[in-house]
Amino acid sequence: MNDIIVAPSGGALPAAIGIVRLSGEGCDRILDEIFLAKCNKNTTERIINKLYYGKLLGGNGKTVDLCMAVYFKAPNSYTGEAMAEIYTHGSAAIVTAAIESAVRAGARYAEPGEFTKRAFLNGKLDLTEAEATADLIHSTSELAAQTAVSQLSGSVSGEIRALRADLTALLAHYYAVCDYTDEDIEPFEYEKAAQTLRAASNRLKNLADGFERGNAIKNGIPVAVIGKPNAGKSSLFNALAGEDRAIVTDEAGTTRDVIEEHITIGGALFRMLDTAGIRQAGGKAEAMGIERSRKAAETAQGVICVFDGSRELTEEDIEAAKLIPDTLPKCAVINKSDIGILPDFEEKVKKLNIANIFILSAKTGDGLDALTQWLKALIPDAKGVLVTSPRQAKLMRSASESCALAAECAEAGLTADAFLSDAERALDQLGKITGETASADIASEIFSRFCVGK
Ligand SMILES: Nc1nc2c(ncn2[C@@H]2O[C@H](COP(=O)(O)OP(=O)(O)OP(=O)(O)O)[C@@H](O)[C@H]2O)c(=O)[nH]1
Ligand SMILES: [Mg+2]
Repeated sequence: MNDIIVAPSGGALPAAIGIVRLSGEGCDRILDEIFLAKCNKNTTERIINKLYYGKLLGGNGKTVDLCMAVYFKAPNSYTGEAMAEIYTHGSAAIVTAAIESAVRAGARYAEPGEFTKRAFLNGKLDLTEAEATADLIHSTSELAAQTAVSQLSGSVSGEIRALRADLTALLAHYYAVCDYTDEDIEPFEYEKAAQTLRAASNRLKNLADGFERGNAIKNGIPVAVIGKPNAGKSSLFNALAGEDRAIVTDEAGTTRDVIEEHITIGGALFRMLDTAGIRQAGGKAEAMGIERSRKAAETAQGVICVFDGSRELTEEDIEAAKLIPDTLPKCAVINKSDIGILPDFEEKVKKLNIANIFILSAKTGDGLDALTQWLKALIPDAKGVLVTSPRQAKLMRSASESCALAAECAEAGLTADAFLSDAERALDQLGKITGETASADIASEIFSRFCVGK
């Protein structure tokens, strides 16, 4: 039997409400010791899953707070064990007193993620759902939250379970044919097996390929703002961020490093990267900054190239535009419209092979909306099952390869051993995704990333 754990489960204190959570068989006894319901319905009389108003008792039996408490009977709780939650006034002193009272009554402090770990061990959720729980807690955009909720509702585990079932049925059929030669069992057809394995391999590859989209939704879509010095990159970055995050001066070469700011546009998170202006650098630090600008442009999923439209287009502008990889979505911002754009500037920018051109003023914000619309178009498609965990994507990729190898063996009519070992390896890798065959170390590593109280 598990011991009883206790932890604060709410956010930073002070807050409106402080939450203390208990889990483990016998936690109702602890609740009775530290919480006195006003209606006196404690222990045997307690009605499960109902909130009670009452007194929180401190060490000396004195009332520490007037608060609410609820008791969940196993297995109908988050952890699958008996659980209790106390909702106090959100003072750090009260929450600490509640926890200390619980510890005096026999509970121990919970480790990070221990509640969710118990939920996993009790079969309340699998590893993909546990990882989705962590994603959901850390989500900073509506789209990221939606993706995590879909995973928490079993989108990924449903796929993996279905694929595991296909492979298990295939192997069971094979062994049945081998073991019961006298019985009237449908013959094992290698061609059919190869088809199943190919389909599984393709589906897994497809899921793993979606990781890049999923990761952008979870951690932000990286967009680099590049251009020659003084074009107004930092000014545009600040205008998009809605605050003065980057330093702006009329001195060329102000930004020396890549600055990252998370902004939400259209319900999705963007990782905007302000970069050092591109030019033949004078100093060492600036040269390094320019190298980082180059890298930012290469690794982003979209690039905004900023031009100062109030002055002649220069070689440095052309150099900056050349940094954008052909494969990336890109746009040109002709900046400083408030002081007038040179008549032939747009024509010249068109010749740089950038189709989307926005004329705007980073200073006044005029014309910024059209750029925001362009950024919205970069939001990845979140439809269908989306993988956001690098751990899961890696396992999916190797399971896909194992399935492909097994399919090849089956197609080539190689010995059964070769086909079986690859199919079984795939099955094991799929089990690691959901946690059926994951080692205790993997599970512990995942739960250690949680906060205390979850
Ligand atoms: N009039 C006007 N001035 C602008 C606009 N955008 C930027 N500026 C000015 O242009 C100068 C350079 O702006 P920054 O945003 O620092 O330019 P940058 O591209 O980040 O420059 P580096 O960091 O040196 O590469 C500053 O004096 C800004 O005030 C604009 O839309 N209109
Ligand atoms: Mg700058």
